[in-house]
Amino acid sequence: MRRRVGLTAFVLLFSLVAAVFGAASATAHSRLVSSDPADGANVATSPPAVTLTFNEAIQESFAVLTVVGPDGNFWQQGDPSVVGPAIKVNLRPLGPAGTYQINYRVTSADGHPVEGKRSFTLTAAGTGTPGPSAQQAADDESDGLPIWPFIVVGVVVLLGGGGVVVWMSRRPA
Ligand SMILES: [Cu+2]
Repeated sequence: MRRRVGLTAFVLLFSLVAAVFGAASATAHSRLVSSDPADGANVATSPPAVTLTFNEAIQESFAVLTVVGPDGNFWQQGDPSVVGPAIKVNLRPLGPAGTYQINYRVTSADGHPVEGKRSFTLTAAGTGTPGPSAQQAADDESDGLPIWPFIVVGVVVLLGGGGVVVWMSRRPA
């Protein structure tokens, strides 16, 4: 009897440790450490490109880096390129003065997506022409990563742990 209780406690503890470890590893993805232009910077002329640097090499596939101007249009030119920990996208010559928002979404070295925003301010209007409307692009695109696979995995882990406990408690002593 004492042994069965010990086993049950062990299984419960193991499930708990697995759950905690899973949650902890989810927060250990790549982290943005700097941007060029710097976050919140004022620039008087168009930077040729935007570069974001992470704390470790990121995956080269599925990287997104866009720059949306105060006019709501895209101002990046072409697709971003990833080299080691850095992702870079060229900029068009900028247009209206104001805040340009940098939006990024990259795949962390551990496989998790990481996304966020930075911004800089153009203090003097340029003469560039914008790319397509960012709002239009957002409307066309479906929402990001679905959350249901994570829920399924969580439920499977919980049911699996519970099943082992039931199986152990039913075993003849
Ligand atoms: Cu991660």
